Amino acid sequence: MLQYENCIIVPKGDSGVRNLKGLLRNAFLCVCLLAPELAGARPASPPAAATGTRTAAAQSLSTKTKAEKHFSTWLQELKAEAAEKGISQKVIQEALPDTLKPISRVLELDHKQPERKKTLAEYLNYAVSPGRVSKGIQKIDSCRALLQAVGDHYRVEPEVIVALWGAESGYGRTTGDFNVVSALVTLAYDGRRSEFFRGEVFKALEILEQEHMPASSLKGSWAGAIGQCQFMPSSYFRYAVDFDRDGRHDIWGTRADVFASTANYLAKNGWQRGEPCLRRVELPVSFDRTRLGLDQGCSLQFWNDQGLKLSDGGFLPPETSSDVSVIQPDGPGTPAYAVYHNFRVIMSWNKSVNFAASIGLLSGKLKGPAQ
Ligand SMILES: [Ca+2]
Repeated sequence: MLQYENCIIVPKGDSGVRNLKGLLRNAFLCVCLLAPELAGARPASPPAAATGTRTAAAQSLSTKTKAEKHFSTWLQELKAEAAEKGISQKVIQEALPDTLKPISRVLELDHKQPERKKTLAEYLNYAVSPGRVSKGIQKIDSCRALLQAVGDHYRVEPEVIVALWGAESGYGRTTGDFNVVSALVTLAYDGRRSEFFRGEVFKALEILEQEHMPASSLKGSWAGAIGQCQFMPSSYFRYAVDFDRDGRHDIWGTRADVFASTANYLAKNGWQRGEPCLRRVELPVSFDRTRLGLDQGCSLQFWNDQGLKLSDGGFLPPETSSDVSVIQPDGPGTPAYAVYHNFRVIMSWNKSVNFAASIGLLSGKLKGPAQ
């Protein structure tokens, strides 16, 4: 459930560089990021200031050696803890070999400064593109019976399941090519959210243990999200479902399990079938803009009294949800939306407002023009 817009936001400013361990860790990660320069690749011609460069190179290699030793020690401790948690030696040796090193690409993606936050309009251009809508309608047609069965069981609309499927993996097409354990080890060793990712490493090892799958088959996003619904390993244990009852919770290749796991996630987080995620609204000229925001939940009656109207001029229709907020993500003069309880459920999946809005709008388009 974590990719790009919905990737894990890693806070900065950890204490990782305040002690020797942190220095060694950072040195080793720098070595990984700058591997070609520090790996001893011989330059085409000797530099002019050879003596000074040799001294610098010797220092770099010395730092590298110490840092590698530090990672190696850290990895041994991780393996010991995995064993204490009941992971078999077979899985530990296979998933955490002594040759394992942090993945430079994962570090690069994690350390990359976020781009300017996309406006909702920009986000919707690709998240609810005509291609994604038409593909989603095709998928609903081809999986109708299964989606109906899953939707009825978990009381979640099939269009919402398919919208999440489309957003997370392009309807199962893109699930990530990173070795998940190695990616999570990389992020656990890096000092920014070590505890979180360390916990996810152990959960990933449990998946290997439980599903009897080789470590090389556990592929996912650079942040360790797995399967067609892009669950983190801990979410896999909380929400993955074996809907076809073949003994595997297969969110990688079995659509019944992918759809049911997605629906189960929503159901367990309070999804209300029949309730909208959001509705496009028109704000009256006199609207008090201090009322905007997700933190201002009010009754539908309140918003109707404020003069909010649907695009067709009608009042907001009655719903079960009594906690409705009004947002206008791109500012004055841009589309405004009344957002309901189910919008917040989508935000429990991914805390991005743009993501939640895109799922609400995409699922609406998948229902067809009458919705
Ligand atoms: Ca299954």
